[in-house]
Amino acid sequence: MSWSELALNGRILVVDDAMENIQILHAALQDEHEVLFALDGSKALALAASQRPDLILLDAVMPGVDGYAVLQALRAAPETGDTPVIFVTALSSPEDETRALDAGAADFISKTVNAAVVRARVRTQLTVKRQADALRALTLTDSLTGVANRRAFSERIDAEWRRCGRGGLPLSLILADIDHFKLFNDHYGHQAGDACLEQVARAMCRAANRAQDLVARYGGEEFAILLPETDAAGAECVARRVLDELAALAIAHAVSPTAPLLTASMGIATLVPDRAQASASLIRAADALLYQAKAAGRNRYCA
Ligand code: GH3
Ligand code: MG
Ligand code: MG
Ligand code: MG
Repeated sequence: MSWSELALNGRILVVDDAMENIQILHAALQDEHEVLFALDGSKALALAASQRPDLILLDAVMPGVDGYAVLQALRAAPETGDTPVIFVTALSSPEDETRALDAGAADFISKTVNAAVVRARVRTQLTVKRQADALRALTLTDSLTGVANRRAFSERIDAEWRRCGRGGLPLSLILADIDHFKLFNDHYGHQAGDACLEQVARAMCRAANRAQDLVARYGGEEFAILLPETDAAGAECVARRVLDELAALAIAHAVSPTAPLLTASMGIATLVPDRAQASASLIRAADALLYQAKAAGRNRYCA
């Protein structure tokens, strides 16, 4: 994807206590964007959380929760923490402008607004945000298989550890390691090995297919499957599906001491996260069980 292919239409939230100002901004933006509006700070925060706008145009001076307080609350919430905010305000001293930028505003537009300037500045901020999002997606994706990489996995397991811990919910982890993959590479070549990893990643995604499940490439030929809100029985069910999906791929592995087809071994751990421990305890438990599965003859899971 090139930068120029990034679509520039967005969902814009306009926040101002004067309806007249909202109408002016709406008129300036409606041809290019979907425009939502809020007449006060509290409604703005509720809409920002539920509608996830791509960008917010925010009036600084409002009765009740003013623009600076809205910006602070937006920054503190995970859903809106990196949503760009452009201050639109009649305050126009260098101090006001600096205060807005220091508070985390992406840009500052003085009233009375000019429609073309608003459109141009909005377009610029949408472009910057989309470039940042695209780069972040790249840093979280394994380039060979297209699944999450280890960095993405680490972020998610920590987040789910906290979330499931708060809710008293079980969190399961499957660590899977392809059996005798060194022999596979030696026999079929590294390119065939790479193609095999791509197929295995897709098979894992078919096996763990709920929206909250995460399949990640954990290391060279190791995959992690994170299963939030899933108990031990549910995780075993996913592991069984992984074995079935791999069997269905029927990738020949003529030199494997385990089977004439490509297989994998898995360790499955389930914990209700506990504040006293870190997410690493779940990984350690799954890893120990993976080792057991290898020692017990491979092509199986241990739980
Ligand atoms: P075991 O059944 O005990 O897991 O044996 P193994 O051979 O799979 O284990 P080992 O850890 O000794 O070897 C892993 C192999 O995976 C070695 C390496 O060449 C291969 N591998 C790791 N990453 C990649 C990759 O990106 N592409 C390819 N083609 N091979 C990889
Ligand atoms: Mg105002
Ligand atoms: Mg390995
Ligand atoms: Mg291996």
